[in-house]
Amino acid sequence: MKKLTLSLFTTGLSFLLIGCGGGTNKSTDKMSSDTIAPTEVLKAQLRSVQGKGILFGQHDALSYGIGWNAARDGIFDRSDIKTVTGSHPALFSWDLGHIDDTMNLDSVPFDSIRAYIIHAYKIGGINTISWHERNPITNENAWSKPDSTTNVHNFIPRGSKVELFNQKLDKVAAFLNSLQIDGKKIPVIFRPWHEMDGSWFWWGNDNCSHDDYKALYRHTINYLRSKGVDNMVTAYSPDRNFFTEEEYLQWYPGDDIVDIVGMDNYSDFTEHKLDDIVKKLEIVVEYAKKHNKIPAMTECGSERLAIDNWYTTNLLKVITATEKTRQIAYAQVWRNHRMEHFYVPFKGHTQEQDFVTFANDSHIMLLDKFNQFKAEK
Ligand code: BMA
Repeated sequence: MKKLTLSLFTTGLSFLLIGCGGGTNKSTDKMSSDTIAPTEVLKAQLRSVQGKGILFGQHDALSYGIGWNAARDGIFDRSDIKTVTGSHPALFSWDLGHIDDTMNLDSVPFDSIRAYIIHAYKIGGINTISWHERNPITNENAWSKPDSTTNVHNFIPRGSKVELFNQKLDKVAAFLNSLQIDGKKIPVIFRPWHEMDGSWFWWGNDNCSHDDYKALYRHTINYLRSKGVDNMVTAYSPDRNFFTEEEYLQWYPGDDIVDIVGMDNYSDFTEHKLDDIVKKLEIVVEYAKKHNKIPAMTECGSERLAIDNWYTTNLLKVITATEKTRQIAYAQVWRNHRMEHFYVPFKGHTQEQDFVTFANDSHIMLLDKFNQFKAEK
């Protein structure tokens, strides 16, 4: 695949890039996909919205919602967001946790995930993938506590157990390489080892040294690339545990390997610390600007929408708070799994109208608006 140099993205040619990656413009699709690496197209799309609109996304949006499950019920192309607003989200999030099995950790078949990713891409959306993987030594889930014989240091960078980890990476590589339409790879955001500043995952703060974390991240990306994965844009996303740029960067694996700098944040919303969220987003955005990265709110939400009219009074407020926060390319919430665990209002929910107001806000882009934006470029 031929690659253009970065300077092209700042010239008039950038309009070429924006229209592709989703079937909105056939002639530019052909030209750009033949000449430009898919990852560069994806990055250019993300950059193109910065300051103009914030893409909105949800995890597992096409897989299930409240009262339905696509694989179980034979449904395709539904999302609770579309049912409520008339449009799918612009960003679709997925997870490759338990890659050794036929279904992921949330019981979504990997074959279905592949089909949803391809569909999301065809209709103009952007896909992002996280990886809640089991500890490769113990095979216990992502939330298991390792000891000194099972922590990351035992397999990275050249620990004796590295083969166990590489076997999982081989499966991820096969999956990412299989994301194709007519033999052409689909670009995706890959966001492994997130929320490392907390200690709830085996790769988290108390369970893994900063150096081991960086080595883990670098090995993951480099190994996948060595297996032919050339369609991933990478993301770094700590949780909320930072107040300065220096703290934010404690696990940062390097500018050479990260494309998107983000933050996951649920707890500051729960604790009504909206000013803190704004400050933290600004730290992320400032870093992105200085280092030519793409800033994003990689995860957030209010579980069960416990906060009244959360979308307009909380999310919209913080992401549009300042010129800097408005620079984030996207914000995504977690899944609509069940009545005790959902993040987007479903039909009949008391915050349905609030979500419609949020979706219609001039700063927010669901899929329809994103496609219109690309078409007008
Ligand atoms: C968490 C919860 C879990 C889920 C995990 C990975 O936030 O939604 O139920 O297994 O994410 O998707």
